Amino acid sequence: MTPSPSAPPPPSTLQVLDIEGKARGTVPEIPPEDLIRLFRHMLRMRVLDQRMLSLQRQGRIGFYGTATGQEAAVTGSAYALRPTDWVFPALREMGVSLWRGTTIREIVCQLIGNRGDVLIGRQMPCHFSDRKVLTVAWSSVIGTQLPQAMGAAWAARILKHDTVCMGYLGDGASSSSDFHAAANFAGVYRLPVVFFCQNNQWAISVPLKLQTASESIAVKAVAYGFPGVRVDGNDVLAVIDATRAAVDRARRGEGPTLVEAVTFRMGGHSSSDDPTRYREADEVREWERRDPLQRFRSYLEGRGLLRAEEEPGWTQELNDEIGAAIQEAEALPPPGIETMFDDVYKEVPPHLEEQRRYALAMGEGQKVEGAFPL
Ligand SMILES: Cc1ncc(C[n+]2csc(CCOP(=O)(O)OP(=O)(O)O)c2C)c(N)n1
Ligand SMILES: [Mg+2]
Repeated sequence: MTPSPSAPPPPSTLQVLDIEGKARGTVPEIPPEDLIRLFRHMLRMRVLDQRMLSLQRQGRIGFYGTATGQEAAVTGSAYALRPTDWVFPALREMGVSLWRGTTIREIVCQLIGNRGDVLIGRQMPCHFSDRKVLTVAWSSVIGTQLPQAMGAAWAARILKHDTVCMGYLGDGASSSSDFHAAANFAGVYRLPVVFFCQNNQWAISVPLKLQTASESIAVKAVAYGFPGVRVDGNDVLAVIDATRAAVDRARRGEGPTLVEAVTFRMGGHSSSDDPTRYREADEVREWERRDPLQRFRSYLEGRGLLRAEEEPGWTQELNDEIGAAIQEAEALPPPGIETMFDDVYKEVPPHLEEQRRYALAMGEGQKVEGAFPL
């Protein structure tokens, strides 16, 4: 058989749980109630993805990108942070905000772009960020968040804050010039930043083997003089272990780390993508065996912390919560027209003041039809 473009993680990859959910490495110290919280959060992400994708298919939201298959990487990395740390997300970290206190209702409102949207309709659907959980707005331009994370870490250093900045990236973004600029600067100044790469094997239709000739993404850190760690990204305990070490190191003032979480994007790149056009069903089946939820579920059941009969009730609760959020969000009007002029200047200049008066006099604009192109 020819090897698939995303062969299973090699042995050098840090792993705590094997794919059956048996602990093979040292289990990091995590209180049992947190283990359950982590599992329930991963389940929350999975169910939310299913519901939102179906909402998109019904034409009720314009665009959605799932993180299905990546729940352990997202949740484990979020767990390693303090609420006072800053997050600079890439494409698939909505679950990080959700972990830190964003509500499902806020997420649905952002997808619709209505009056309950924390981003007041200014972002593309699913390009989520939330000021109250210290998650900075992300741009679609791959990699741009990394110099920002590095710059914020530099600011933290100057201000003597013990804040760590987490800059997320995908495997595709590891080829961007911004990644290299950020890594170089962070290495030279030993900044309190963690670069967390969700290597999900694909950058839209580009497989990892066409992304880089390096043996891994983690190894790229060597060139910049700081550690790179490769971890099984579908093993939430290993992700926590690796990310915690990186965050602690940054907080101690010892500089950056690049964490490469080896995972897989189970769905399409986004709701506009059909991955069957460019990847084999065998590859997807192989990664289904490595499902991060199944692995963690088996582990928790093995430790007697989770009973199989509990989960359907949790899923039902989640579905109810999501259903209620959709109902509330769909009843809300679009953002007020006057919000277009908010937060742009501290004091609104006369020409914008005039435009605001004009826009308000015109009233709410016509409904614009159109599908999102990507
Ligand atoms: C600078 C730049 N180049 C190209 C694109 C088009 N684009 C959008 S997402 C994407 C792939 C990103 O892949 P990766 O970084 O692996 O993240 P993933 O989608 O797999 O999470 C590309 C090429 C872009 N948005 N920005
Ligand atoms: Mg990718």
